[in-house]
Amino acid sequence: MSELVNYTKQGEIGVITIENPPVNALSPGVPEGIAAGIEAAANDSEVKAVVLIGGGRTFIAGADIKEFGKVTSGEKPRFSLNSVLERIENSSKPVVAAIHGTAFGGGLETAMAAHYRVAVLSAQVGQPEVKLGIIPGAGGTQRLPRLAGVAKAVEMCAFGEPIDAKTALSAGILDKIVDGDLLAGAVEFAKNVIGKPAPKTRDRNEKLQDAAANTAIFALAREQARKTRRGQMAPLAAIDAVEAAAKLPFAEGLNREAEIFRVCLFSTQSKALIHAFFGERAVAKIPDIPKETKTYEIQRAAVIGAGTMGGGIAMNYANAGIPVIVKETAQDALDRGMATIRKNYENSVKKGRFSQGVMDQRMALITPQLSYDGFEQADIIVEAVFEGMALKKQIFGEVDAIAKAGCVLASNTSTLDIDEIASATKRPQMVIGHHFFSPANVMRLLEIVRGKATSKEVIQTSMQLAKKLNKIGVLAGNCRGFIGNRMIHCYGREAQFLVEEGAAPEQVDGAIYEFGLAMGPLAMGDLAGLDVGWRIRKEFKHLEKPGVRIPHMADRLCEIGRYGQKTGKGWYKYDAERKSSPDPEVTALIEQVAKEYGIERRAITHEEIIERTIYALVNEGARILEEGIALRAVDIDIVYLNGYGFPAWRGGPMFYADTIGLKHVLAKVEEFEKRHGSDLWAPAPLLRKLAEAGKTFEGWDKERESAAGA
Ligand code: 3H9
Repeated sequence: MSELVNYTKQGEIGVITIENPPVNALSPGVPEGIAAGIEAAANDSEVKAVVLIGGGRTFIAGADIKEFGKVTSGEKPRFSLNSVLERIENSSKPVVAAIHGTAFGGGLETAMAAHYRVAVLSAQVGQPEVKLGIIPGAGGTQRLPRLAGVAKAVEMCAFGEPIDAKTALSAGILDKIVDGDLLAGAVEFAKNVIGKPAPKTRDRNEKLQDAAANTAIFALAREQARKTRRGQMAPLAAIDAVEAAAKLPFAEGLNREAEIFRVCLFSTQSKALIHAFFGERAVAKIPDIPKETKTYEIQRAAVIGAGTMGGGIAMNYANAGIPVIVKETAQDALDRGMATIRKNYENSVKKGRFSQGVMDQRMALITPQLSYDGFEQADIIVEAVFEGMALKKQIFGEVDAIAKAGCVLASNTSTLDIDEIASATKRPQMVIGHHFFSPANVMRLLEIVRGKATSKEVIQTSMQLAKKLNKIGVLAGNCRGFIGNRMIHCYGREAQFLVEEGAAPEQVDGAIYEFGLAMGPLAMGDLAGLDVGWRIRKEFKHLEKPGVRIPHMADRLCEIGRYGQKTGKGWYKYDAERKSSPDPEVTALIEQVAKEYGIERRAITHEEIIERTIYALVNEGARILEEGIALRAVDIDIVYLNGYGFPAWRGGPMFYADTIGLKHVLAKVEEFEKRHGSDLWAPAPLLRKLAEAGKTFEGWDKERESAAGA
């Protein structure tokens, strides 16, 4: 056997147990170990049936994702999982897969090659490969439709969402749900199938037969994939592979799957999505803060401000079961805030996300009030008022006087200096930035901003709290706009310049949307409210450098009351359904602004829009990285994927730059510097250094990681 798989016996039942923590991935050694277990059972005349089970917290969570990078960089795979699965399926002694935790990807594929599958009620099964830009590569697209039917298989393989044990049972993927101890239940099940013919999934063709129905299923799935997985190749590829199951004999279907799998595996999209998968986990690791750092327990929260952000933040706490006070200064603002929260919850109930009962529980956890009553008991106080330093300092001064010792004092500022805010208190070590992204109850990013005095305990508490609130916490250093907004400032600036230079707003937004972002920068401004940035710009007016070009349009729109969607007009005009259309008033204003400032108008290409906006992000990202504001390039990517709608299949702005090649990016930045000046476009020294050395941002992360580990 291998060290990662062991084989024991319980009377007539051979038990193969996978022991590859933490998630029993099919790393080298595991498939071989399973094959050896099957072999041992075959050769043991006492053994009449086999149970395959995972040790620790889960069954097999899939192939070892780390291995994919080795394969794409030319290493020969050490084994063929398909051949191991064939051995399981060909076993003359029935094999029962016993599932707990998550049987994902290659895990579910292994289970489907067994003759029977039993699971505990809490188990989940799924083919999430598309989320990594690949498709199932060990028969998932061929065996799943044979067990669950074409519609279910398409849904699971193309969209990647897991299903629970009950659903899997009714779909035909599972044969039984086991109450109590899984191994005991599986052994009992195995005893009952001794001597019975072992059904091979590959031979079960009855659910594939209805060609007309299948055609309709594939057409609908393709339409959905194009709509909901815009720009991604893997979902469509997965549908092609399931279609092969419906049309070809098993062995040919398996070959077709292998071909498609390979194309996907070698794609840039897959590399980007795998980068995002590991990145999401890497951001939780902070080099100078050990895992065992003490944390404060957060059992009660209080939020100051019931506006869009305050309300959304309060919902996060309520959703996590943490009672939260929401404070406002005026009754009507408080009522409006609570009405919005209620409406958001009602929408979720209407959409079937949770029940009315759950909504009532969550609403009951939120206490609206006008006073600071109860703040003395809070474990965390989150300030979420508008972006004004004077007001924030006043609030932190007030809170400092009431909060108990050990209470985390967080500001939801999106740009302001955390150290200055902290200076309004006598406990700057407890002050930290918790920058949520709008809508705060939906967006997964929480930018956690470290002030110079913020204690390690407060940082660690914040990182763990992010998880509890179902957010991805990314640590940022303190500077104007931190990681996300400091970069977005450059991107938004270029978007406005492009408009002033001749591109229509819908042309700029259209190019960015086509690139894959959820929406373009101008539409995003309208959604967030143009007045927010206007207020911030006023706050920072004194920092403007004379002679450096600044964009004018957003301010001019605000000056005539066009704040965006909330006023029914901004860069666009909006109808009652919030559908946007270009507005001649805006076109006229753009032309007037260009004239006033002597900006020459010209035809702008799609390519220029992408390069000016995205490379502006990259160049600023490189500075942020060099200054240590972001710990790693991948942290910047994770911020952009989860806070700004950057397409995951492009990996984030820094990874995208790597895929384009930093030499090319640098050459463009230098060209823009010549055209638009060094104040705006001087290449970041790190970008130059890496480009000239033929390196990448991803490589830079790795070098630093291994230097830190050495
Ligand atoms: C596949 O199967 C292709 C097949 O068709 C076969 C082709 C031939 N590999 O998420 P966590 C690590 S594709 C390597 O924090 P949780 C993870 O990086 C695969 N490593 O835990 C982390 O490491 P660290 C299809 C993996 O409890 C640690 O394990 N399967 C893998 O919140 C703990 O992970 C998937 O896509 C892996 N497969 O969630 C499943 N999985 O501690 C991907 C995890 O150093 N995995 N790690 O940061 C998941 O969705 C979640 O990890 C899971 C557990 C739900 C399993």
